[in-house]
This record gives sequence, structure tokens and C-alpha cells, in this order.
Amino acid sequence: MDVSKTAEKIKSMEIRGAGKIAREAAQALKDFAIEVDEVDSKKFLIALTYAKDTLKATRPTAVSLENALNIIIKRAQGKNVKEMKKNIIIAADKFINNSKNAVSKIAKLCSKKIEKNAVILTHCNSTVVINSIIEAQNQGKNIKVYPTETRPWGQGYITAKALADNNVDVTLIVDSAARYFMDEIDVVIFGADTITEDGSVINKIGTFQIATCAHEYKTHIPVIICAESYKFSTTAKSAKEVIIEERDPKEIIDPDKIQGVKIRNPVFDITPKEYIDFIITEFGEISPKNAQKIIKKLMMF
Ligand code: RI2
Repeated sequence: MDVSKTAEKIKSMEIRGAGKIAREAAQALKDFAIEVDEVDSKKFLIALTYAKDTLKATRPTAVSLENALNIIIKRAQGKNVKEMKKNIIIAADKFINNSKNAVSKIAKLCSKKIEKNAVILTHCNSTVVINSIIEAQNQGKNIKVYPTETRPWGQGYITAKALADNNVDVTLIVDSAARYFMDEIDVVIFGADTITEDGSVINKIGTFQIATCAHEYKTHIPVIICAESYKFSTTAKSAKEVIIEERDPKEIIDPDKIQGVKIRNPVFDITPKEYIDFIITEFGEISPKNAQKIIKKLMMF
């Protein structure tokens, strides 16, 4: 069924990016609910839960995936399967629309924070960050961006190309050159995979290193996080409670080429709140120490 196809695509990173993963999983759960041939409400719910668990098990770190599935499953109610299906369809469509609207809203808010002639450093490939920069560029702000390559997957190439295609002045750099170029940078902007109650931001490996360089720079370079509300965890009080995904070492190098060497490939890291100036959500800008405010709103969904 489509659930296993979508699950495989998320696992293999054919579908990637915390927001996109959430939207695609919501669509897959909706399609599953429509197609499943079951009239018994209890058995229908068991099948739906199995589909949810299959999707959730694909990537353990980005809470956006879990939040999307939970928001939909919560609505799987009704006096019969037909009614349950109807409510699931409404909930999934609503989540997908809200998610897209949140990205547009954050892009507008973030673009206002970007000054004319700003030089921005970003890491990995975040839809909401790219949209924010394009929005600022379309306001005639003459933006310059340094995207990092983002080893081992090279998501920075996608970011670089998307920005260049939208008339942004782009210079691609390797991850380890972030400090070297810091003298030129006005602001660092990242996306997020998960934000915990204590304001820690879990994002692509290397984020903390860059945030540290910016934070400790002599003039202090601001670090902004762009994150939709469903990137906030309703359960994890601190980042210690979040599983950091470690992927196949082969993504880094063929182990046969360096036999006898251990290789580790964690794909996310944790940036503590002290290294983040503010987080922009669709509900506005917050200090990371106030993450709880967004979590409260998310729990009402
Ligand atoms: P948007 C990505 O993870 C990156 O860590 C990126 O910063 C984050 O998702 C958010 O992306 P991966 O799927 O939701 O490449 O802003 O591992 O698009």
C-alpha cells in the first residue's frame, strides 16, 4: 500500500526536510484511511494505528512527523468507519494546509527581520529558510547567501540552486569554512527538526558548530531559527529525550576503503537555547526560553 511506499521514501531520504516529511506522511495516512477495506471501527483503528507506526518509525528525530500523525489520529472518531474516514480526511487536509500557510507566514515575518544588503549564512536545506530569503530578495533587499555544503548528503547544493534560481547572490562553501567566512556574515538562519520545551533546537549535524561561531563572534552575529509550531515537541522537556538518528556510515565513505576504522554518522545535533537569539513561528517571534508558549498552542490542535 502507499503507506509502505511513502515510509520507504522517507527512510531513504527521497522525501526529506522536516516539514515535507510531515505533510507527505499526513497525505499517506489519509490515503490509507480512504483505501482500507474495513467496516469494523475497532479493526479500522488498529489498521490505522499500524500505518501510523510504520510511518513514524522511518526517521526518529524530526518531531514534525509524529505531531502530524498524532493530530490526525486524534480525529479518527465517529459512530462508524465512514464517519471516522471523513474526519481523518478533514484533519489531514487541514494539517497540510496549515503547514503550508505556516511556511508562508514565517517567510513573511522572517523577511522583515532581514536587512537590506544582508549577508546570510545557512546550513542544510530548509524550505522555510529558503522561502524567507527569497521573500526578502523579492522586496529588493539585495541579499547575499553563503550556504554550507552539508556533508554527507549535500543538501546545501539544493539550497544554493534554489536561491540562485531566484536571483539571490549565492556562494557555496564547505561546512568547515563557516568560521572562515564569519567576518562577512550579518545573520545566521537555520530551520529545525525538533524544538524541546527547554528551547533546545535539534537540526542538521553541524548546526551547533555554526551557532557557536556566530554566538561567540566579537560582535555577536544573531542566530535565527525558522520553525513551524509542529516542530515543537509536546513531550520532550529537554533534548536528552530526543533520539538522534545515526545513519549508515556508507553515507560518509565506503568502509572497505579505510578498513580498521570506525565511522559514525549522527545526522542531527542539539543547539542549546543560549546560542539562539530567537525563533520565528507562524504565531510570531519568541525567545527560545518561551518555547512552552508555542507548545501550549500546538496542544490545542
Ligand atoms: P524544513 C532537514 O532535515 C534539515 O535538518 C532542515 O534544517 C530541517 O529538515 C527542516 O527543514 P533532513 O530531512 O522543514 O534533511 O524547514 O535530515 O524544510
